[in-house]
Amino acid sequence: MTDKETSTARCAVLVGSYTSGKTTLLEALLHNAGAVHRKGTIPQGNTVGDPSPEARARQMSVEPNIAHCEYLGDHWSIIDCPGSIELSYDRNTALMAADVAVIVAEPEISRVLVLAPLFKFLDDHDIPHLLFINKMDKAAVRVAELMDALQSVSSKPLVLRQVPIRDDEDITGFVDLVSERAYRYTEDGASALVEMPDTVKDREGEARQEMLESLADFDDALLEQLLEDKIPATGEVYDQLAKDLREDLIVPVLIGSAEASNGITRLWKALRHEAPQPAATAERLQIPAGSDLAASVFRIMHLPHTGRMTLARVWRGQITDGMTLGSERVSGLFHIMGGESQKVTSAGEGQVVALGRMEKTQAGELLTPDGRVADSGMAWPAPPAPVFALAVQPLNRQDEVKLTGSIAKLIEEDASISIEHNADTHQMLVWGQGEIHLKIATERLKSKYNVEVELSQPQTAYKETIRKGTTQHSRFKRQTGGHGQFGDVQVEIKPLPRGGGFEFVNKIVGGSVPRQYIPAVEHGAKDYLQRGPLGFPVVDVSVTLFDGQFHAVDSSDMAFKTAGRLAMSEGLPSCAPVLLEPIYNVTINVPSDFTAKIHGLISGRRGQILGFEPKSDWGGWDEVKCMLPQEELRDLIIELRSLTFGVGSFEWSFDHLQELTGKPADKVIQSRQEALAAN
Ligand SMILES: Nc1nc2c(ncn2[C@@H]2O[C@H](COP(=O)(O)OP(=O)(O)OP(=O)(O)O)[C@@H](O)[C@H]2O)c(=O)[nH]1
Ligand SMILES: [Mg+2]
Repeated sequence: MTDKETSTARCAVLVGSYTSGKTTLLEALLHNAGAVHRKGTIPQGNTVGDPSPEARARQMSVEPNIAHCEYLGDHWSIIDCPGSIELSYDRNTALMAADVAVIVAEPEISRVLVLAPLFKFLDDHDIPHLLFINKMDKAAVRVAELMDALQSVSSKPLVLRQVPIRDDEDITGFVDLVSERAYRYTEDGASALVEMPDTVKDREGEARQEMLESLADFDDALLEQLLEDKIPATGEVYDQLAKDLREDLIVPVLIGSAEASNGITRLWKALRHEAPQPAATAERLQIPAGSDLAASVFRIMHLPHTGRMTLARVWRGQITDGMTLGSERVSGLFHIMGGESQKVTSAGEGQVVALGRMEKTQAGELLTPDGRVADSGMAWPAPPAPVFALAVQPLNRQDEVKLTGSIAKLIEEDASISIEHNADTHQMLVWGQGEIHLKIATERLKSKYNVEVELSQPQTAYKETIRKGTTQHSRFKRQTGGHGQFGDVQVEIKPLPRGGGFEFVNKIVGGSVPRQYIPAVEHGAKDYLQRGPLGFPVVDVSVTLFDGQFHAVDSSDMAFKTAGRLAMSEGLPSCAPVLLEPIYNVTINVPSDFTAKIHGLISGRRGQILGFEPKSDWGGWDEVKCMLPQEELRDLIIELRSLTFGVGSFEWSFDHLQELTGKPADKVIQSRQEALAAN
């Protein structure tokens, strides 16, 4: 039982797969607590959880949304996270503020695997979590069967706390396994205490025994009682459940329906009595002791009216408006709820608060009155590797600077977005976790920053080289009136081994090309190599200048530069130019059951499998290593996710350039020539 005197503000974070009902559950929790008069619904687009136009248009959450309420005198911040796998970094960082995570799961076996990465994250970070099986109003599956499936993705034991009462196939209520009380669901949400129906008694007894045995694994006294067939006191069982959750030893499982407001009171009570206090969370996160005041930043937000907001969780002390924190003044202290910011005067231990107009803060830092500590003690999650890119361009040329600035703000809010100015293709690429992720990001550019962009596919950074050498004699001569131009060079052009880049060798003897003009020849050659005969940058070429002629009056840097350039443009076409395509080293992570399918995926994409092995830090998962052409990487994530129920991921790095010949090469060259002609 939480002692009223010692209970401080707590934070629960709602997580789980896409459309499992997290936002609906937030509404139900707020309504149950009396914080909202009317429960919003997703179809009506009036939920507290999803205030942004991007969310409403899609009927999905697109960012973590915070709500605040009081439940029986305790203050709670509840963060409703998006479920889309593409938005999981936002979820992961929000979880760093959590005392407890509530996994909202669907009662469907086919939707269990998608929870695996989430369970892994919670386990890796020791975040206490409980599971709420939602949508019981339309559940077709048996809870016991679902529990088996869910257990297969959790490394911690799941402990079922309730069993459903069925009337034919409909679930009409539940039995609480600790108190052994039966409840009937009602229309208005508050379940009614009823006598336990005979039909559920066997199942109840069996499930209760299972629950106690799971708990006894972590408590000798309880084990002894079970061995002696003694019935442990209810209070003792509750204490044990709270302790095991706090220590992240077990995952309690509750059932209900967010839409019908069933099982919400039970969930609230579990949170109230069993969720760890912020002091315990601070200890788990290894927030350094010392200062009287400590708050960690878990998110930066840019809001239209209030500007830059620093979202922080207070671990110790009290933040007040106007105080100096981490060398910056706090200008405005807010509670954000449903997209509205409400001014507050102070924020004490456990509170989630938005700090106004601090410009230097960064997610993951610890704020103290003395400064900002980058290494806050907690293991701040690294952003996932980028897997999908789109090229962006401002619709209006004048918006170029505004666009870069606005994207920088998006990145501040969500570090799983990144930007690349590709030197080869001259495209500005926005990288992220998938198409939805990037579409939402670009819609925000318009709705928040009024920058409209054009999106296009990223181009592959093809290059070209030569397969044989030649010698070339080229002369640039122009006689226009008085002062003419003259430069004459003889060069040997040779292919270099792959990765050799560009080499310029000067073998002029006797001053046939005066020394001062030689850099100009090199310059001219290099200039041409930016776009070779096939239309791409030329690499792995050696150019040796071995002879030439000059004119005492008409020769100049300019003339020799042009001659150098001419020698390349005239010589290279006879050097058997060939296309080079970038090949990437790719590591794909999938559950082992999918490894065979991944082999098919790789060979279908002109890839080469290097091998696969079990992932050392993730039981039941494999790591498949392969080489894939960059061209095939562009939409890899889409096919990978559709093959693996959304859970497959990959990382990549450039490896080498490889010759591309035949029909695929012809196609690339042709479309390049067309693009150049069109410009
Ligand atoms: N039958 C039934 N439907 C539900 C329940 N909870 C939510 N839904 C419906 O499921 C759909 C998704 O609900 P949301 O609350 O938006 O789910 P979410 O988990 O927030 O979704 P994302 O944020 O996009 O991941 C909506 O159409 C809800 O009305 C429930 O308990 N029973
Ligand atoms: Mg949602």
